[in-house]
Formats: sequence, structure tokens, C-alpha cells
Amino acid sequence: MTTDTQSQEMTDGFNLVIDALKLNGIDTIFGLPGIPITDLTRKMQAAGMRMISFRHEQNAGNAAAIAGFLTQKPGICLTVSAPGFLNGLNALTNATTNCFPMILISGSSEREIVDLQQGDYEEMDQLAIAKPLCKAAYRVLHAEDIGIGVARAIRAAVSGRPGGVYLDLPAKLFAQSIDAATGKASLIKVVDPAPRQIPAPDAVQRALDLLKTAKRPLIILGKGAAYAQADDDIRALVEKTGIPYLPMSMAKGLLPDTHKQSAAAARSYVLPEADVVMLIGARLNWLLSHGKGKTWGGKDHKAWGGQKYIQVDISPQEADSNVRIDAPVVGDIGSCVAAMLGGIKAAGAGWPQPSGDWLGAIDERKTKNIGKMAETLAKNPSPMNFHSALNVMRDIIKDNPDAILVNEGANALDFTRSIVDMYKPRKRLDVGTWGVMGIGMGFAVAAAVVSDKPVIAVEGDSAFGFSGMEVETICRYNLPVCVVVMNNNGVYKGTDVNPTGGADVAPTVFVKDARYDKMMEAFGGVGVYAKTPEELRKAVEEAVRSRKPTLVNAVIDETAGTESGRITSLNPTAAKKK
Ligand code: FYN
Ligand code: ADP
Ligand code: MG
Repeated sequence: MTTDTQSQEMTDGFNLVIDALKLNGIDTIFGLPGIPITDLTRKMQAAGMRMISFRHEQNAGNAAAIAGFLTQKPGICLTVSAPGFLNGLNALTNATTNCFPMILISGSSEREIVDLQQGDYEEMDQLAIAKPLCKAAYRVLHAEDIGIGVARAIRAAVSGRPGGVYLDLPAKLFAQSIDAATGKASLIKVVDPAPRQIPAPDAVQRALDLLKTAKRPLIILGKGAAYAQADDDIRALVEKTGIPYLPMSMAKGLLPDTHKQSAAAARSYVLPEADVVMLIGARLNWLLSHGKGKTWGGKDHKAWGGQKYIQVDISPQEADSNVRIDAPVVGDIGSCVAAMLGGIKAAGAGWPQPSGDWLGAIDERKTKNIGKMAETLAKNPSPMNFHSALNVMRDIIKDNPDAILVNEGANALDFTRSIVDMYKPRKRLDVGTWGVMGIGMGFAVAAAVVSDKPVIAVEGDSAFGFSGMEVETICRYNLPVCVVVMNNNGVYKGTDVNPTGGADVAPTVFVKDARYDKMMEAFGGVGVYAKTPEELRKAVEEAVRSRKPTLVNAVIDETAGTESGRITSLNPTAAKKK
């Protein structure tokens, strides 16, 4: 593409950035216009790219990150310099932590001024600040290097363990003009950006030999397994071995949560009791109690320890991060699972199935927990509590398995995770490894943009507050997003009081009976105030049918919920006063 103000044989930085991205199949940008990238956003749209503008760069960054998770192509977040860059950094760091491939592209100040600290407009050494927080970071100073810069950023984002990459483009770069033929020749279409990483046959054999010895095997599926898009082979591996599996929250739906081999409803039993645990795209981090110690939920459970582990992961350094890994299988999950499946199929009928005692014990706990859950879900209190509201969402997701569920909050997150079953892969997008609040609307916008499927965002009222202004973005692009705010008047609940009796409300309390639905109406969307499960069901079903931007304010009992949901135990308890 050549510039519109010069002869046909010239091009410039603006157009080279666009051509480099388009050459690599990138057609959607999530960002926020401003100095020095406003014209770039206009040119991107004029060049036929989708330029999705947000109200805050953190939400644009979260959108780019989850677009990467869903598409296996790096999501692109475009921001202005300094404050806009910093706003995007939270999402870039969260993407790196969660292994989501994204590229944060920010305009920046000129090197000569920044390095002499001469006080430029929004002066900041952005590259230096980004480097420790992301997988890779690059700066481009010359137009003829834009092709290389974009190529390196794409390859860094998706190869090996996916993650966040920062690409720093100083303002002057955009106006640099070079010969069009030279510019074209400088662009790189990245060949095989995420090369398969085939596991060593002896590593596969070692893993299969260990798995064969297990009396009480357990498979844990993580979001890496969901990202890999090796769905059929993963399901075949689970079903051919008959091994019970535990899906981490964003791996739910790789097999339907109602699958008979799911051990999700017996979590605290299977984790300490298994004798061989195979991790597939899951890390033994805090979400799995680091493979030792008590499990979460604040209840006394048998401490973990003594298990043997198989770890299937693309990162060779992940093994032994928390406990000894007896059989690391290093490679991309698609190649690793295919290789293991080959070995299992070769064994034919000789592959040992788990013991009946093990499966029976799991079923017993599942039945007990599911029965307990059913009792709770059958109640219909007024006002609604999390369970009665989520019982409705459970039915709606079951009736609409292609809908994408975005979920964040504390109780709103934890109760949704165990109440709302998922039926297809990559349909549950949540706070992930870091437990970050604020991912909601960015994830919802991106999920709708990249999939065109209906998106249902079940939000704690506190969580919604972090990105709520993006309801305007949702309306502006007329996206099929239905936000359900679980409004219990506060963080965790709405009942805390100021012990001094002073005029200020307690730090965790919000405006009583806030009308979040009016926010959506303010921008032309549909707002519904739902006080009963029937009203909630009607509103969400209509939103899915109509595909209109909708916000349902679900009135939840303000006494419902616990501090921090199921991770209350993470809160430090104040020392008892003498
Ligand atoms: C699960 N369970 C069920 C079901 N699914 N019972 C009945 N039916 C179904 N379908 C049971 C399960 O066996 C557990 O009971 C319990 O419900 C909880 O299951 P969960 O949620 O899978 O397990 P648990 O113990 O909460 O997992 C620990 C955790 C989880 C840390 C992985 O709490 C988590 O992912 N938390 C994320 C917290 C977070 O990031 N919050 C955001 C910021 S918080 P038992 O087996 O009897 O224990 C801001 O304050
Ligand atoms: P969860 O929280 O769901 O358990 P984690 O984010 O903890 O998932 O772990 C994901 C793991 O998956 C990371 O260790 C990452 O290296 C790995 N991973 C991501 N993508 C792939 C892939 N395509 N092939 C193999 N491993 C992958
Ligand atoms: Mg709340």
C-alpha cells in the first residue's frame, strides 16, 4: 500500500505496520486512539481491518489476550504512549501469566529525548518497563525494520509457551517514508510461527509405563489443553484409558462437564487420593495447592503428597516447579497427546482400566456432592441467592452450548464454576491463573468479535465495576453480549458496616440496589431489572435470541456469599487482640 499524499512509488511507517499485520493474517485490532496512533487507527480501518475502540486500554488489552487464546493468533492491542501503554501493561502481564498470545503495540517518545530525559510529551522508557513483565519486547526505529519487528513479535507471542509481547513504535517512525518496493521487500510473512514440538519417544514411553502402573490415576486438564485445539485426541485419550479427569476452569467443556469420567464433583477426594496424576496443559500452582498440602475450600482434607506425576507441557522448565515430575513429556499438547494415544492404541485391549474401587469411590463422592448441590439449587429464596440465579444460567448454557460464558467475581466466579456445566471447549473464559478482576467486558467484546457467537458474561457487581464503561463499546458495535450482574450490593456481600458509625459506608459496600441495567439503556442497549429466577431466565433467553446488547441486573440477597468466595483462606487473619 502506498501513501495517499506522495507518488505511487513511496510508502511510510503507517502503511508498513498495516501491511505487515495483514500479511500475517491479522485483521482485528483492539485499542484506543490518541497521540501518536490516532491516524494509524483510521488507516487500519480504511485498509479493511476491524479497529475495535475501547474506553480504557486495559479492556482492549484483555480483549487482545483472549482473542489470542481463542484463535491461536496473537491478539493485537494498540495504545498511545506512557499512560495508555501502562493501562495496557496489566493485560499484557496477565496474558503472559496465562500463556495467552498477544502483542501490545504502543506509540512512544523518541529515543534521543527519552535517553537524555529531556521531558517529552508522555516521556517514558516503555521498552525497559515492559521487558520484565512480558515474554519478549522489541522496539523499531526505522521503517525498513517494521517487517522484522512485527514478524519477531508474532513468532515470540505464539511459539513455544504462548505469551505477551511488547512492540514499541516511536512516533517519528510512522511518518518515515521509504521506497515502496523496498518497503514491500522488507515485510515478512512468518513461516510456521508456532512449530509443532514433537515429544521424545522415550519420554512418551516413560509416561505410558508409569500410567500403566497406576491403581488410582487422575488426569488434570488445564487451559493449555484447551488452547491447543487438540480436542478429539484429548477426549480419546481420556475415554480410551477410562481415567477420571479434573478440568481446570478454562478447560471445562473439553469433555462435557456431565461426562461420566468427570471427577469435578469429587475434587477434594481425587486430588489427595490419586496415586498417579497426569497434568495436561496445567501447572501445579496455587490453583492446585502446588501439588501438596491442604486443598482449598477451607475444609479439612487429607493433605496431598506422595503422588507420582506425569506432566505434558510445552515448557521444559515447568516440570519440578513445585514437586518432582516423574515423567515429563515436553512438546505441544497436540503432538504429545497424539503420541500417547498411539501407544495406548498399540496396547489395544491390553491397556489396564482404573480399578472399580477407585471409580466407585469417586462416583460415591460425586453423587453426594451433586445431591447436595441439587438440594440447594431446588430452593427458590427471595431475594434470589447465587444458587437460584445460577440455576437459571446453568439451564441457559445447557440449551445454548455454543454460547461463550465469561465469568469473574468472587462468589459469582466460584459458584458459577461448579454450578454452570460447560459442554464445548473454549466456551468458558474467566479470571484464570491470576484471579484478576476486570477481565469481563474486554473478554466479552473479543469473544463476540472473533466468534460471532452469543456471549453471556456472569459478573460479580464488584468485578463488573472494573470494566463496566465498556457497555458503551458493546452497544457501539452492537455485539451479541448479555451481561448478568449478580448484584449483592458489594464486594463479597453488601452487609459490612462502618464500625465507627461514621457517615462513610464500609469499604466493601456499594450503593444499595444500584441499577446497572440503566447503564446499558443509556447507550441504547436493553436493560432488565430481574428480581426473580423467572425474570432472569426470560431476560437472558430473549438476549440470546435477539442478540441485542443486554444487561440484566440480577438482584441477589446482600447477605449471600462469603469473603473471597472459596479462597477465603487466602485472607490473612488479624492477630487476636490481647
Ligand atoms: C464441583 N463441585 C461440585 C460440582 N463441581 N459439586 C456438585 N456438582 C458439581 N457440578 C464441588 C467440588 O467437588 C468441590 O467440593 C466444590 O464443589 C468446589 O469445587 P471447585 O470450585 O472446583 O473446587 P475448589 O476447591 O474451589 O478449587 C480450588 C480453586 C478454586 C482455588 C481451584 O477455588 C478456584 O479456581 N478459585 C479461583 C479464585 C479466584 O481466582 N478468584 C478471583 C479473585 S477472588 P469438594 O470436593 O467437597 O471440596 C477475589 O476476592
Ligand atoms: P490451568 O490454570 O488451566 O491449569 P495453566 O495456565 O496453569 O492452566 O497451565 C497452562 C500450561 O499449558 C502452561 O504450563 C503452558 O506452558 C502450557 N501450554 C500452553 N499451550 C500449550 C501447548 N500448545 N502445548 C503444550 N503446553 C501448552
Ligand atoms: Mg458482589
